[in-house]
Amino acid sequence: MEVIYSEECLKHAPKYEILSGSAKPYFESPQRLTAIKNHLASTDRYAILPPADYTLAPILRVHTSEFVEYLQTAYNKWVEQGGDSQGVLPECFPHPKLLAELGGAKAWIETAKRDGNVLAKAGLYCFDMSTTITGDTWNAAYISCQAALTGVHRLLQLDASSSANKPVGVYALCRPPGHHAGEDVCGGYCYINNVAVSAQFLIDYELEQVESLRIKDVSLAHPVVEVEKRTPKRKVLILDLDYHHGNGTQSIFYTKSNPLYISLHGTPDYPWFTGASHERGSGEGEGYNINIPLSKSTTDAEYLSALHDVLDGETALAFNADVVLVSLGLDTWHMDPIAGFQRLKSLETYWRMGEMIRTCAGTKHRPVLFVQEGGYWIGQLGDMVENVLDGFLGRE
Ligand code: OKP
Ligand code: ZN
Repeated sequence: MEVIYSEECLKHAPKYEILSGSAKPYFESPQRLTAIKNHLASTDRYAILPPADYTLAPILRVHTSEFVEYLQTAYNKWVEQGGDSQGVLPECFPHPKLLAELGGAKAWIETAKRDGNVLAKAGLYCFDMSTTITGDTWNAAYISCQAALTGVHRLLQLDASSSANKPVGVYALCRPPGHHAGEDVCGGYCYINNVAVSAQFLIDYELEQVESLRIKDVSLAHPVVEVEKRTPKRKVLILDLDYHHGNGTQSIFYTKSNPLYISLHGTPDYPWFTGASHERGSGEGEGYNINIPLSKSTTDAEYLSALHDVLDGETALAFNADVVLVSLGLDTWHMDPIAGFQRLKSLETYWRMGEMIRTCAGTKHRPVLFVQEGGYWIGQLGDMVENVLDGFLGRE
């Protein structure tokens, strides 16, 4: 299987985050990526490939340009204003209860956007204290997203040339992760929502249009190529298997009927205020957002049965996706240092997850892009990834 990976993604390396009230070493570390890459490279079954560049255009279909500009410039402004060189962290958020009135809040928000103070912008554009912006963050987040888009491109090419009923899959080894990032907010170690941008990319572009957008080497000039709104090209299922609820992905597509978003996650837990089963989408999007909150004492068997039920459920069957994007978080593991289902203890469960993803919702041939999200128990990340991919390929 092809694995999209770039060393540029290792350069984003904040020293600490605020966790349970104090500064802790940053759990979302570059070692996570190298551990998985080295594990896969130690077998001869994976081709490790660099990302190409599909420009800023697909990113701007999901994120606002003012937010992107903030990510690009925040660190330098922060240092100019006397901030700690470890990077930008907010100190104060616009809590809804403390906004005097809607009109007044709007004026403050406009001021925060326009004037130069990074601390005001940090509170506006970030929702937690785990998502430090360093001098290397923008570049790593951009290339992480380009790795996912390269995965989409390879997936479409492989799918076009493959024989039916052979599983077609690609793995984008992304870092930083993406599923907590909203259209104009970062958080949960996420800056650009790699899966959301990939989903919109699949909806917007035919394969030939993807080819013409592609720039062979990732450039730091980030040229913007305009995309007009197009008729949807594909139906996309996003399956979010990270332990945490993908509040960013949910919010980006909450009013849309494509993609269909399905998330299995531990509750009650971070990010605390989303992920209930009654959050089903709204307007056109009603019924296209499925949350499966699971207790923290969920076992291997219970997890697999919940996954099976939702993948073979009425909504997923009726939706009949053309392509699947998996937000592959591996922090479901019982030993995860910041998350984990306490009784999910069998590595074979990850193999079964992969198998279910291949066989879900009937036998229709569906290409699958696996996109790396969380997972912090570094010693076994490689085994978990390999099991999911082997299960998907039907390899014992
Ligand atoms: C990102 B991803 C919880 C600590 C919270 C941030 C966690 C972000 C998770 N005890 N710190 O979904 O893996
Ligand atoms: Zn997570």
